[in-house]
Order: sequence, then structure tokens, then C-alpha cells
Amino acid sequence: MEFVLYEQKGQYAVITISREKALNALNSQVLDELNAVLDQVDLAEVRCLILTGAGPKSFVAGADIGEMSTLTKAEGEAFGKKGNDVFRKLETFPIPVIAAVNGFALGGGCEIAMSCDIRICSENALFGQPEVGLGITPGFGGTQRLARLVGPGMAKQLIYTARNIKADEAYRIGLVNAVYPAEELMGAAEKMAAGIAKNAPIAVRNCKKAINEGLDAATMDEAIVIEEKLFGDCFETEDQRYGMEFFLDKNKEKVKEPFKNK
Ligand code: DAK
Repeated sequence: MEFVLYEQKGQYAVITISREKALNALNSQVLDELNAVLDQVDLAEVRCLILTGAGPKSFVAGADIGEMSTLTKAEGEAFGKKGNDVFRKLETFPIPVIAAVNGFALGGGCEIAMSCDIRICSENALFGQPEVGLGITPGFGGTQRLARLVGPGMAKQLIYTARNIKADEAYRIGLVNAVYPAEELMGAAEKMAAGIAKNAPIAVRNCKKAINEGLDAATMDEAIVIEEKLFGDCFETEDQRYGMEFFLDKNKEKVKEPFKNK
């Protein structure tokens, strides 16, 4: 692959969008490669993903404006679908995805970060949806995910004004969970990924599904049923039996064994 790097580090893996000369902007090839790399993740081994951008300056500076500038209506729709399909794949990917936002996260960059489960960023990160300044709407789910993450009032303000916000403001409005000095960002992301990876994988996957599907349910009654089923699904697994036996066996000398994903 030319623009997407994949590195497995034990039970987690790092996906890096690497098109530094265009600040990692998303063109069709990057979207195709991201799609392909997700298909290649070894889900028997890998329990958490980190998504980041290459270089010190940019996570993803948006969809590729050069490529978009000449699109017809039909091509624009097809480009939007390609992006939306990949972003939705990330959002519903069976294992958690952490966005380590290392700089610009504008337009499609902010949108891809919002498709991840968790966002942490460096102090130099800059978030925004500048699309209305370019004559378009956010096209990779920005109107929907930003409103769900920070509330409709704040999302509308950010989208209508096309104002970019710095890391501290992104943290204050709940768009990111934590801000780190740039040199500490990947270490923090990897520590979080390793922490997630050591928990019972079937339970973690089911939590992701329960939260995502529950939020999309029409009523709390339906949402609770989704949780009940995914809770039930954890029982009779080796990991559930072992996790509970370990707790009930009050032997303080025992060291907890890794969960087996079974
Ligand atoms: N696309 C293409 N190239 C980009 C780019 C982008 N989004 N962002 C930066 N680059 C390129 C620059 O053109 C420049 O290339 P060269 O001139 O060196 O060849 C190189 O990256 C370095 O950028 P700068 O020289 O501009 O670097 P600065 O540090 O001065 O400025 C910047 C960095 C991020 C502030 C600036 O580059 C900038 O404003 N970039 C554009 C940011 C932006 O507006 N992003 C949002 C794009 S719109 C839809 C589907 C998708 C979308 C919408 C609809 N449907 C189909 C419905 C999504 C839209 C977007 O994401």
C-alpha cells in the first residue's frame, strides 16, 4: 500500500495514514487502502486499533480538495459513499479504535476521528468542519456524528461558522477525551490500547456493539434489550468463567492469566 501503513504490536495494531505531502488528506486511493487494511486485520489476535497520521503536523487535513474540485454531482455522491462506507466500517469495526489525533483534523479528518470509538489528541491538534467555506456540507457523516458527540447546538455553531478549534476547546466540549504533549501522544494511545487489549475481548466487543446499537435504537426499552442480549452472550465463554472464578478464588498469590478470546 502506498498511503496506509499497518503495524501489529502484539494484541493491538497501529494504522497510519501516510500521505504527508498533502497533510494526509483523504483521496480515493487512501480510502480504498484504508478499506483494504481493515479487511486484513487479524481479529483472532488483534484486540484494539489505533488510527493516526504520519508526521508531526497533521492527522488528516480533510478530504482531498484537489480531487473533489472537479467532481460532478454523481461523482461527488460516489466519493461521499466511498468515504461513508469506510468510516462506517471503522465505527462498527468489531474491536475498539482509538484516534490518536496528531495535528490537523479538519473536514474529513475530524469526521474520521469521530468514526473512531475514542479520540485523544496532541496539544497542536486543530479540529473543524470548514466545508461551508468551500461551498459544500460535511459529507463524511460530520453533521450526524458531531451533533451526537457534542450536542446539536455546539455542532451547529461549529459547522455554520466553519471555525476551527484548538485541542483545549475540543477537550472542553467533549470532542476529545484527553490532550497530551505531542511527544507523549502515541505512548498514551498505545498504553490505552494495551489496557483495552488485556480485558476480556468478547466482553469488550459486546460493549462496543451495545453502546453503538443502543444509541441508534428508537427507545430506551429497545436499547436495554440490546444490552441484555449482548450481556447474555458473554456467558458460557471461557473468559467469563475464568474472570469470575478468579475473582471468587480469594487466593491473593494467584496471578491473573491473559483472557483467551474464547
Ligand atoms: N486536500 C488536498 N491537499 C491538501 C489539503 C486537502 N484537504 N490540505 C492540505 N493540502 C496540501 C496543500 O495543498 C499543500 O500542498 P502543496 O501546495 O505543498 O502541493 C500541502 O498539503 C501543505 O499544505 P499547506 O501548505 O496549506 O500547509 P499550511 O501549514 O500552510 O496549512 C492547513 C495547513 C491544514 C491549514 C491548510 O492546508 C488547509 O486549510 N487545508 C485545507 C483544510 C480543509 O479545508 N479541509 C477540509 C477539506 S473539505 C463529501 C465528501 C467529503 C467531504 C465533503 C463532502 N461529499 C461527497 C458529500 C469532506 C470535505 C472536506 O474534508
